[in-house]
Amino acid sequence: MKIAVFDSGIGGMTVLHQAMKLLPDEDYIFYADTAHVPYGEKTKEDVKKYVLEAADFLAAQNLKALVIACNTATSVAIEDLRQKFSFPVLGIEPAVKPAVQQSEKKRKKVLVMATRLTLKEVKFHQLVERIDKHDIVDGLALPGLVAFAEKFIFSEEQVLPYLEEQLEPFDLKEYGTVVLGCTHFPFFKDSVRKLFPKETDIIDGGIGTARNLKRILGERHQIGDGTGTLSYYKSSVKVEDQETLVHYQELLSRLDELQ
Ligand code: DGN
Repeated sequence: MKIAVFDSGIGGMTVLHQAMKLLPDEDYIFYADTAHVPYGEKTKEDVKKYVLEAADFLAAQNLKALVIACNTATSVAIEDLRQKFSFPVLGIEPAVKPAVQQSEKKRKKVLVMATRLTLKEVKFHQLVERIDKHDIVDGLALPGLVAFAEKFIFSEEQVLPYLEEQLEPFDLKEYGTVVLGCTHFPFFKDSVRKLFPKETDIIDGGIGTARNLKRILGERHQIGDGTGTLSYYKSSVKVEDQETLVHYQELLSRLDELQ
């Protein structure tokens, strides 16, 4: 049985990478809904429809778990998916709780970088309301980073000017923690790191999701029954051209370097 990791685009590879490190002896399917990326600028109804379509396709592949490696899709569709399927469906959320705990100790603030839709959704507001007792959490939508990642653009010469412009209104030394609340953003961790003071922690929810996956599969005695295969789909079409496969391999290597 397989583990499917889903995102609107290549961002979900940041979660896949963590899962493969914790659970190497599994068979993975990575599904990027590239026909509809970016989700962050679309309506909640459209995103829900795209996610359910993709999940139906994946559910027919003999799954033992589905990982929604997209904060935006998690915030609008996770409950529907859990109701619909009998295998475990895991999501990812901006790591607000550890960020607030860390920053409160340092008497600093938290900056959550995510998509516009994630920041607008009830789920995010409820999370912040529950955890942010001293009003220290700010949000920033960065659609440009999703666009860069989808074009495989990671160079600092291109990324830094965009980030500098978006961060202009913020006093960066006030922030003790930056949350990368979109799975595309860990690809840019080095650029983000350059702009903030070195004491600022930069965190994301990928490792938490991977640990949850390991715990849930462990409880179901379903760990390590695969052979370490990985296949890629772009909106239900299997990726077979060598050039794209090489690009994907390079992305996983980039994540190894960014550790
Ligand atoms: N990677 C997705 C997320 O974590 O929210 C969204 C990217 C997008 O489609 N805008």
